[in-house]
Formats: sequence, C-alpha cells, structure tokens
Amino acid sequence: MNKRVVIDPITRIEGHLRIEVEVDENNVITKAWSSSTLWRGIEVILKGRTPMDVGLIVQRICGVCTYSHYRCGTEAVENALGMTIPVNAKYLRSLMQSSLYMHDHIVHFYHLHGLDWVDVVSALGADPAKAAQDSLKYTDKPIATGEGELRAVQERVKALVETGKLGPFANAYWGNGTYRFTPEQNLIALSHYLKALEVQRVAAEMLAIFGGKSPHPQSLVVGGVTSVRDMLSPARLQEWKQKHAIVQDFIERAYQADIVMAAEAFGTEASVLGGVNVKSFLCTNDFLMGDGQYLFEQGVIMHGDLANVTDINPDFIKEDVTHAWYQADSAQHPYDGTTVPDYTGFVERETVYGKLPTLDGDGKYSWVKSPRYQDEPVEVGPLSCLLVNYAKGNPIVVDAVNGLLARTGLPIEALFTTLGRTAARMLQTVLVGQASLHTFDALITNLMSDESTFIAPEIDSNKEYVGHAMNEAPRGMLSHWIRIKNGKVENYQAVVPTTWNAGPVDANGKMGPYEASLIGLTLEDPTKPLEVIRIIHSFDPCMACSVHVMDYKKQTLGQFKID
Ligand code: NFE
Ligand code: MG
Repeated sequence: MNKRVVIDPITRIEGHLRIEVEVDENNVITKAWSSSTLWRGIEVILKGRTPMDVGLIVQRICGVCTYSHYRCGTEAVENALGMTIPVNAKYLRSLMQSSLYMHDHIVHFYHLHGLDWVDVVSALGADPAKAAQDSLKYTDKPIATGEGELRAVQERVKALVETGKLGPFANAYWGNGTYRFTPEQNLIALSHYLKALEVQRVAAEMLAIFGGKSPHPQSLVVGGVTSVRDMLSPARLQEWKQKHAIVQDFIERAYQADIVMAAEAFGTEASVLGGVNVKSFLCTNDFLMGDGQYLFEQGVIMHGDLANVTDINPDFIKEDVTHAWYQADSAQHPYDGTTVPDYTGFVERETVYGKLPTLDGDGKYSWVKSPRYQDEPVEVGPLSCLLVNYAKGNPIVVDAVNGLLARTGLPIEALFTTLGRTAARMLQTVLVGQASLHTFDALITNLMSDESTFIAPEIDSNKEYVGHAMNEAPRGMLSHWIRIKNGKVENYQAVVPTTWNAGPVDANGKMGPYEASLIGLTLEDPTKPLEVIRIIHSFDPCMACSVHVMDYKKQTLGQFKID
C-alpha cells in the first residue's frame, strides 16, 4: 500500500513550497508533486504602468534576488526601446550582480541548505583539537577553525541549546542516518555557518555601495545607472574592494573547503548521489568582465548531450499551465503570455491520519507555471551554467571543474547529482568573485576617459515596442518580456528560475526538475524525509519569485503532515 508524505511548508527558503511524494512499501518514491501555495500577481499589476517604473516594481517580486528582477526589468525596457547604455553602467551593473551572487550563494549554502548536511547536535560532541587538525585536510589555509575558535563555537551553541530557544536550529532531523559528517566535520561546518552570518553582511554592503541599499537597490534607471557621485569616488571604490577581499577570502577558504569535505563524507549517501533527472540545461550570457567579454556564455544542453550545445533561441521558450492554477488554451510564448488565475483547490484523500486536503495531481495543483524549451523541461541554475560552459570549453570553467574533480577524486558523472548541483554553486561563486575584479579594473580604466553612466530614454507614445532581457539570477536563467503601447506597459511576463525548476507536470505529462529529481529515491524514514528536503534545497527554491499579492482566504498555511 503506497503512503503519501506531505511536506508543507518546506522551510529555510523564500516563500511557500509544498512537496508531496508517494512511497511504496519499500519507501521508494514513485510519484512526486511540487506546488507553490501562494498566489501573486505582479505581472498583472504592471499593466498600464509607465515602463520607467518597471524595474522598481518587478524587484518586489522577491526579497532575495531583488536586484536580478530590477536589472532584468530595466533591461527589458531598454531592449524594447532599442537603447545601448554607457559602458560604465554595464560594468556597474555587472559589479552589483557579482556582489549579489557572493551574498546569495553564501547564504544559501550555509543558512538555507547547510543544516541538511550538518548535524548540529553531533557537532556539540566533537573534539575541537581534532577538528582543528582535520580542517587542514580540506584547505591549506583554514578559516575560523582554530581549536580555541571551535571550542568557543561549541560553547556558544550549547548556551543556546540550554535556553531551550533553538532559533534556526529547532525542528530539524538531528540524528538522521543520512547525515554523514563526523562530529569534528560537523563542528568545522558549524563554525563556518556562524562566520558566514558576518560575511554575508559584508557582501550585502558591497551591493549597497553601487545600489544605494540592499536588498532593493535603487540606482538603476532605464538608460543606465544614476546617483554615481558617491559610488564612484575613490574612497567608495576602495571600500568595495576591501569588502570584496573579505568575502572572497571566506568563499575560497571556507565554502570551497566545506564542499571538498562534503564530497568526501557523503560519497555513499543516495540523496546526494541522485537528484538530477531532467538532464537538459539552459543558461545565458552574464558577468561582463571587459569589452564584450562574459564570464559565462549562453547555451542549451538537451537530454544530457554535452557534445551538442546549441545557442538559445528565445522563440523556443513557452509556459504551460495545464496543471497550474491559471487559464490558457495552450502553452504560451511570454510575449503573449497571460496570467489569469483559476484556483481549483485541494482534494480530500484518505491518509493514515484520515482524510486530508492533498494536491490534485490529476488536475491543477500549483501557482507555478511550467516553462518549457522546445516543449521540454529544463533545469536552470549554477549547475546548468557550469555544465553548458564546461561543454562549450570555456577555459575558466573547464579549469575550475577539472580542478575540483581532481581534488575530490570524483568522476565527471558526479556533476549530475545533488552534490554536483551544490558544488557547482560554490564554484560559480569562486569564479564570479574572481571575475568581478576584472570588471572592477575595466570600470576604473574606462572612467579615465569616459564618465558617462546614463543616457536619457525616449518613448514615442504613438509607437509600439517589444523587447526582452535574459540574465542569470542566482537560481538560474531569468527572462523578462515586455510589450509597450501608448507609452504604457501593454503586457509583461517574467519567466523565473524557480519556475523553470519547480513547475508542475506539463500537457505532455513531463515532470519539471524538482519533481523528477525525487523519483526513485529511497527514504530512510518517511516520517523524517530529510533526503527530500536536501535534494529540493539544493535547487535553492524561491517561491516568491516563481509565482509573482497573497490570497489569505484560500490558503492552508503552516500545515505539516507526514503519514
Ligand atoms: Ni526570489 Fe530569483 C533568483 C529570480 S528565483 S530568488 O535567483 O529571478 O527563481
Ligand atoms: Mg511569470
């Protein structure tokens, strides 16, 4: 008799994600459903607004990758108006982008995903002297892992436990058999978890130097970047560089080392060795380093065929709503996409707890649409970015990937796993941090002969415009699509990374990356589905982004049932 496991909400992410799986008598997952239980309507809110406000409104799609939407929306308008912005503005946008990545990926690995890997209770029983010694196995220059520091970490966390107010350490599956770190390794990672709280603040300050504030920076406008008098002063530029050094140091000495440690410790854990079952990948050009030179290049891999990377064709992107709570007759290209809500609710189903509302897998069951490329589901994100660039022979990426494989002793196939997805995000952070120094130098050089950062946009209200922009947001490829008529937004669609990954089954019965990643996984204990959480967290879910005004009346929030 198959049993249904419901995880709702999945926490330590932005927004509300519900995952339901069905397991057979051997606790093997046979079916999976991914659902966002929040409805949002920013694409609808944009209609009739001036295109000049698009960036500021779309950045409210999310509280995490605010800058990604701000920039993408602003660039979609610029594309529609046929504008080319000043080079300095391009470099400044690239530097803000790098700063966002350095912040976002650190926060994800340590504070959103880390406790899927690190057993905090086990860390409290570690020997700090041994842990200090062990940390040298994973890097020549460990950080925050001296014996005294590690002892202080234990005391700090023990004091927290004794208060009974566990804060971020409450409600986890401590002691779960799929945790694989030794007590000492857990302590090393826990120390980095705490250190990362300080470092992420510095990374956010980096973004604020060029953005005015973070989250929700304010300096981008259609036509470039403004408010530059302060941000381009030598003192502020130097400040960015100093903060960059602190954050990059942590990325290379802690984040990188912890992934090498995880590769060693979790080498036989099934949830870490699986988790990549949609083997098509997509990414776009991003991280401008110098004249027309991007750190990462665009491309598409279909069905695991790394020998044939094709160029992205924007016409091949469509969104399907067969199983999403919207109305549409067929899959739609985003230029003509609609957002018409059609909520059908949950279905009462017998569970071991009796009848419960569950997702209607046969009908509509999520507020996330299902983006498709040539009718196929595709994974986006750091893993996709690295795979596409590795397959294209991008030398920076080839060196970085081969270097990590050599250090961990893992085969290339290890990339197609949860570990690979998590390691790819780390490598991407290292490379972005390094590349941003090239961008910084290019900006300084260009400023010597050219100070412009903005050109004024012009809109002819008698003309119709259409345009789009594609960027790499931290969770993967983001595209915004706009039609402008009578000087106002006529139609707007955002096709968002988490939408690509978390979308429900499409009209052809094909699952998206989240759902597919869970099929075939054996759960050690269905009442403690840590493996499901570990795999899903490795995508870095952001449901706020993926469904773009809350409807409190129809929601069942905060329910957590396992049967
Ligand atoms: Ni809300 Fe986002 C990123 C975008 S989500 S975090 O990265 O765009 O998919
Ligand atoms: Mg959308």
